[in-house]
Amino acid sequence: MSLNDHLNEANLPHLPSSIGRPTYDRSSITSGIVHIGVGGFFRSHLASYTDELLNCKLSDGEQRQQDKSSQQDTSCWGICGVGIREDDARMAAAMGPQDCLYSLIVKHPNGLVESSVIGSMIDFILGTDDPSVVISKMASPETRIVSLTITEGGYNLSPATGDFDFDNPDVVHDLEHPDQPKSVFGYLTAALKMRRDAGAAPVTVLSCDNIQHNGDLARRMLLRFAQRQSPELASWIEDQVTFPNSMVDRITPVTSEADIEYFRVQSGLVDQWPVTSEPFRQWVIEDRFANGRPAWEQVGAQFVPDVSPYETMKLRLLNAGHSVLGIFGALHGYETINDCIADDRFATYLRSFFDREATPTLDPVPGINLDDYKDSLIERFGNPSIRDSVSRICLQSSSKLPVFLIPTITDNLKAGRSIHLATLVIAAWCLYCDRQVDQNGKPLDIVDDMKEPLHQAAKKTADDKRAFIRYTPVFGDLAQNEDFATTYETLVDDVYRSGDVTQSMQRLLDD
Ligand code: CS2
Repeated sequence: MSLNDHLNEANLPHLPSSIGRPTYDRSSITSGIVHIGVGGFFRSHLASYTDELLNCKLSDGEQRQQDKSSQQDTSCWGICGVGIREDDARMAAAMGPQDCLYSLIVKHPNGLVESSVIGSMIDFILGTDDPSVVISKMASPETRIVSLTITEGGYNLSPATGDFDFDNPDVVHDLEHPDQPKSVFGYLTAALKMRRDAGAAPVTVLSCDNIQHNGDLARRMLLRFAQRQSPELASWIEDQVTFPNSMVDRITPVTSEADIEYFRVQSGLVDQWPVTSEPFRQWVIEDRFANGRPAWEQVGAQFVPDVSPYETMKLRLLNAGHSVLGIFGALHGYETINDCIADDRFATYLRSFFDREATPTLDPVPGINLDDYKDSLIERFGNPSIRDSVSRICLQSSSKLPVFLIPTITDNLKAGRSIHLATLVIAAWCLYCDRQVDQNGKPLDIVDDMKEPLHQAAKKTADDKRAFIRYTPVFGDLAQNEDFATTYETLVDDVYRSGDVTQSMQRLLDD
C-alpha cells in the first residue's frame, strides 16, 4: 500500500484499528432507501444513523436478524444515493472509485477526533446521466423510503405567494417533458406514476430538510405539481404515500483540504470527500411510514406523534442563531462561527436574541429544558475544532431567513413583543447585500440564488430606506406592517451610519 491508495471496499482491512468501519457485509445489503441530495449533511446524519444500525444488527452472528419495528430484515435498509443537479457529478466522481464509502470525522470540543468509515450508502446514481435510471430505482418495489435533503430552496415555495412556484424554469420543463425531469418534484411524480402503474407497494417520502413541517411541505408541493400533470395520480399519491415530518440536527461544516489530509495521514488511504461533524446529533421523526422503516430508535433517533415543537425549537434557536452570528460575523470580518462566539459581544447578543425574542414564540417541548438547550447551543457553536465557516451559514440566506428568522418576527409582531434584535439582523443583511464587503473592505463570499435582485433592492436604501424589505420574494408583505417597517428603518439607518455592526448590536443591548 502507498499513501495514494484510495479508500474502497478492498482496502478496508488495511485501515488502522482506531478507525471504525462497517462490520456488516455490504454485499448482502439492498437499498430500501433512495436518498436525493447526497451532501455533507445527509452523510453525517441519515447515513450515519443507518450505518450504525446496520453495524449493530448485522455484525457477527446476528446477520439478518428480524427488525422488530418494521418486521423486515435489516439488510434491506441500505441507501442508494441520487444526484439530480449538474453539480452532483462531483460527488459521484468522488464516491464511485470508493465503492460509495467515505469517512465521517467527528470533532469534539476538547480536540479529540474520532473517524469511522460509513458503509450504508451502497450505490450512487446520477439523474443528469439518465433520468430513467433514477426514476426506475425510485419506483422499484425494493424502494420503501425516498428521503430528501434538497435544502430549503429545493421545495420551490414562493414566499411571496406561499404557493408552489410554477414559473421556475425547471418546473416548466418538467411539465412539458415528464419523462426527462430536472426538479425533485418531476422525479418524484414520474416515479410514483410508475409505481402506481406497476401496482407496487406504497412508499414514504421522508424530508430531512430544515423546514417547519418539512414532510407536510414536501407533500403539499408534490401534490400541487402532480395535480397539474394528472389529478388521478395526485389523488393516488394522497392515498398511498406518507410524508412524516422530521427534525434533524448535526452541525456539518464544509469539508476542507485539511480534513482530506487528516484522514490520509491517519488512515493511510485517500478519501476524496470525507465529511466532518460535531459529536452531537438529533433526529426526531413522526412515525408515519407507509411501507416499513429501519429501527433507527435503536441508535438514538426519537419517534414521536408530532414533531412540531422540536422542529420549531431547532429552527428558531439553532438555525436562527446561526444566521444571527453568520450575518453579523460576515460583516465584522469573522471567518468562523466559533470566532464569533469567542467574542463576548456576539455571545451576549445571541443569548439575548434567544431569551427575549425567540423563546417567547415557542411552545413547551416535551422532555427538553429550553435553558439547557440554549446553553448547549452556545457550547456547540463555540466548538473550536469544528471551524464552521460563516460563509456556509450565509449560503442561500434568501431561502434560510424566511424559514429561520422571519417567522419569529411575525409571531412577535402579532403578540406585540420585541422584534429589535431580529430586525437588526435584517438591517445588517441589507448592508451585506448592498456593499458585498466586510467592515474592513474585504469582499464577502456571497452564494445566493437571489444575490442580484437582493443587491439591486439593497442599493436603493440610500434613497428609500424600505426598498430592501419590499423585496416580496423574500419578505412577502412584511414591509406593510408599520411596526416592523419603522423599527427596520431606524436600525438600517443605524448600521449604515455606524459602519461597525458591533456598535449597533451594543446599542440594542443597552436599551
Ligand atoms: C445551518 C444549518 O445552514 C445553516 O444555516 O444553521 O446547516 C445547521 O448547521 C444544521 O441545521 C445543524 O443541524
